[in-house]
Amino acid sequence: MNTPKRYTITAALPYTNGPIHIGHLAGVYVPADIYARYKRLTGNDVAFMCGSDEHGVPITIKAKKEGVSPQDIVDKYHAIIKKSFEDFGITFDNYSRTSAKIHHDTASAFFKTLYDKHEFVEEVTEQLYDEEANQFLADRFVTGTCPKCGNEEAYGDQCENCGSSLNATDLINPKSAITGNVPTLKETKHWFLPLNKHEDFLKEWILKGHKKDWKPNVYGQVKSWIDDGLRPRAVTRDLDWGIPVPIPGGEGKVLYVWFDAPIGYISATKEWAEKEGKDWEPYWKDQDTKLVHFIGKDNIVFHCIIFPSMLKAEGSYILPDNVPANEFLNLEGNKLSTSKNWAVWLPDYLEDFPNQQDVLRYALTANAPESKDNDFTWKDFQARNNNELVAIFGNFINRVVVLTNKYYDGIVPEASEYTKVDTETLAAVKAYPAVIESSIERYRFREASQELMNLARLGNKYLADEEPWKLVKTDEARTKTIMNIALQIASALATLCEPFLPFTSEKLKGILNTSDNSWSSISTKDVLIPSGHQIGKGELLFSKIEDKTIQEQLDKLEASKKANEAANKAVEPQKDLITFDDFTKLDIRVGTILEAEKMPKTKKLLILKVDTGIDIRTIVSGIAESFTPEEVIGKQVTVLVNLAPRALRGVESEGMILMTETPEGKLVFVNPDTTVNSGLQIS
Ligand code: B3M
Ligand code: ZN
Repeated sequence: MNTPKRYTITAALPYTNGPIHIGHLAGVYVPADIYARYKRLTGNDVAFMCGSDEHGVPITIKAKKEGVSPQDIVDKYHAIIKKSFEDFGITFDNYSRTSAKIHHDTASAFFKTLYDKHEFVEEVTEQLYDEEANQFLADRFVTGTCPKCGNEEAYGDQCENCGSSLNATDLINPKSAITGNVPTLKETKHWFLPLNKHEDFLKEWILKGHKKDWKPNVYGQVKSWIDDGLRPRAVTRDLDWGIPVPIPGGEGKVLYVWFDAPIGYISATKEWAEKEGKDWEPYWKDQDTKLVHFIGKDNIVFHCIIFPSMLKAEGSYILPDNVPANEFLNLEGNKLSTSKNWAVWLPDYLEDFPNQQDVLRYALTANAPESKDNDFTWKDFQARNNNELVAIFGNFINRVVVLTNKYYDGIVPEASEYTKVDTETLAAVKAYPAVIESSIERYRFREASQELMNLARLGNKYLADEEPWKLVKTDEARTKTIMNIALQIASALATLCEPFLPFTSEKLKGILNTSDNSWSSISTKDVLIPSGHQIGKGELLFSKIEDKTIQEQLDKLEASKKANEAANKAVEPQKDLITFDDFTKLDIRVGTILEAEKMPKTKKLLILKVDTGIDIRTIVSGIAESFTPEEVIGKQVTVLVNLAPRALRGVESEGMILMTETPEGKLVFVNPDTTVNSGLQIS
């Protein structure tokens, strides 16, 4: 048994500009939850912290796009994200948010402390500025070519292609994400965290310290950053959404989101401790506490270099013991993308697969992108369920429960003499906690999940080899022993599966009518479920997923991608400016279509008689593929009446009807929304 320890476990705070998808789950939240559950089960004191990352440019951009305030956006998605985590069984001790007062206060105070300790460098530099939007361009407000890898769609803070963390001014050919304009440079004052000053400490702590046991992807990225030489990094921004800079001269500026967000882990802990009547400080300041950050690979430098430098500069905090970052999960061969709607969203999954949280947890864990990017496919999801959860785990439990009920009315039978196979089987079961533990301790959750499945395999094999259903007719005592042992294995599974399959564990404990086995008792106790104990009736733990269900998901993905492509159809750039005089030359009026007929021998053209209020005139219009003549008679439309007449197929057309086109290619009239007199001018 481990000596109990204090663990502060954090999971990256999701940006509150959209729901959670399977990439987030596989990369961060499922492994973090497995780890937290396992640490609690093994008797440790755990604070598992997360919350919504509600500042930063992505939120502002989303709000602009939807025409609402950033607060509206974060309120909406905070609620959605929080609920879906709960429904999915992620056991955060606190899911907070960075717009909370306690966070603003904590982050402000942290900044102030560093300022007072002269840990910042104050500097006036030239930053990118959008003259038209009247705004400085930081982070995701600017895109351009990554100086490291040449990706043309890098952001002002980061290149998602090579993972480099950037300053906006590093970008080649920068472009404003607000107006598309080429930014100019403008002077502004900011506070910088001199990472160069912490270089020696970081080298000592990470490179020479014991951090070689960090995952190779994490260690490698950090090492190359340090080897490249560290530079001061601005921790304030000229933006209006965020935490105000709490010092003289900071008016109108906010803290950089990556300065405040990791402090969110601390404020979440404070908020939790307050509610629980605990002291938060040992979770962040006691050297015996293990701090573990679960993150995606694009967050490595922030958690391994910048945040530790902040904590070090502050002086009273512990540093992370490990930062187990995962690689990315792809979906059906393509990069997951929120903007392209190429994703499986958690709220959708929970709706489409009710009570099947564990299936997704298992599929994502068994195929986790731990050491390289990995692909999620619905076929693999189906196979993991049908071939492993149903055919191995579920099948074993079902046999045990059904036979116990059938032979013994659900009462655990007594074991008599053990054979060699029995003794070996029981010894193998006892070894499982250590085996699974060793994988989890090395953050190899995939491997751990496979070991768990191996325990179910062992149970299945034991039953298949011993064939109690044959012996029951001839050897009562032997049958009882076999069933007793099978029930011990089932009990071990009920406890050991909890970190991975928490809903199943709960259900299985219900069926077995037990709850009192701890993780360590699996290897220490000889009897996990005693003879004479009454178990419940069988209930299927998993059910087969049919091809039809999988096809529906594939169709859904395809459809959402198509809809998104249509919606994102390239918007034509704005035409050259015109003067007001140019505009007043256009005579645009409301007209009413009185008659309509098809132009003979054409597919597209209708000949219309339109009441323009001035006269009734003929207009030839290319709308026949979208409307029948009958449909348009009586319609009020917008007409450009002073367009020089021209002949189309021998019919003189005296004006033009204004239209737009839907993404599906159907024409739509631009028309007044109430009936008005023909001839009214539009200006
Ligand atoms: N909000 C991450 C992201 O989704 C960011 C994590 C913050 S953790 C302090 O990239
Ligand atoms: Zn790059």
